[in-house]
Amino acid sequence: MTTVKDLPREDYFLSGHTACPGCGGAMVVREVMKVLGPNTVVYMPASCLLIFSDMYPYNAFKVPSLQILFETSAIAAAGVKRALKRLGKDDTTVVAFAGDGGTADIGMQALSGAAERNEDILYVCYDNEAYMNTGIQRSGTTPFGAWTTTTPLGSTSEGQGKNEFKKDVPRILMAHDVPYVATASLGFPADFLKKVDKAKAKKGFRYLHVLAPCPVGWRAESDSTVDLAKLAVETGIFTLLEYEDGVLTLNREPRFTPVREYLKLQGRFKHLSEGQIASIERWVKDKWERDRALAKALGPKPKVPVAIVR
Ligand SMILES: Cc1ncc(C[n+]2csc(CCOP(=O)(O)OP(=O)(O)O)c2C)c(N)n1
Ligand SMILES: [Mg+2]
Repeated sequence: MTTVKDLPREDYFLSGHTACPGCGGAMVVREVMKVLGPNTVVYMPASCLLIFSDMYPYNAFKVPSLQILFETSAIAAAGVKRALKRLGKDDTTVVAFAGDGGTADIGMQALSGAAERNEDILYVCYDNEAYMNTGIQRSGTTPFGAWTTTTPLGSTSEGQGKNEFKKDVPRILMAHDVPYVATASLGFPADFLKKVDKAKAKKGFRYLHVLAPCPVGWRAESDSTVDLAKLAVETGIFTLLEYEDGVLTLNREPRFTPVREYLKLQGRFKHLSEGQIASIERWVKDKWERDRALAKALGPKPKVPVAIVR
């Protein structure tokens, strides 16, 4: 297992990319690539990542990296994996890195199809909670209350910022009963690396959903990325979980730090009313009740004694 201490020095996602200072997405890709190593092929759809890693004639990946249409990353990666298999190169990891827009919204159909067919790929969603590359538009995973350029303040009769709660993409993937679904946070690197290790070792469809704070879109300081990723977990807003071969585990019991501590560091939430903050607190409480119940229902199964029939 890769621990923080024995992380390889080699990088396969190199410095010299053009991400903004403090970009969570770039950190996610760098860490994942360190574990996946050189025998990897990367697929990515339209996103910040595509722009900051792969603008001709420069390329920040030390492995083959390919670009594909926004909505098709999961099936494109699956096609390459099948082709590699045919060529006898089954040991090559094929990974798709996509943003939350490319995953939760526009890429969902391809993602669902690839998961249902249990295609042998790793799919990593770096979730910066909006369409950042095109100027901070809301996505399905943008949280309730957040300002974005398409959920502006005071422009609707319904309220301020986004009116809907975050879409639970890991739960959608769990419903496909794939071999591995996990969430991770840049604030908990040991847990994150363990999950990349597991995902790399498994066969079949594997999904990692990693929270990737975006200082520009979240209107936060560029040195707050890791603190935000930690606080998202400790407030209970982002759950660290793992669904492995049908068993769901909640990996960390949060401290339940008041959600205000997380919200106040981000300009995208600075307009929130007391009522909106109370709604977020209630949402966190309900989510934990539901996830605990789900983990109980999908916990390790007791061994059933096998009756010997003569
Ligand atoms: C079919 C299609 N629609 C829209 C776009 C424009 N577009 C390019 S990147 C992007 C935003 C991607 O958002 P996300 O997947 O969350 O990744 P991020 O930019 O946040 O890293 C959009 C809307 C496109 N390239 N193709
Ligand atoms: Mg995004």
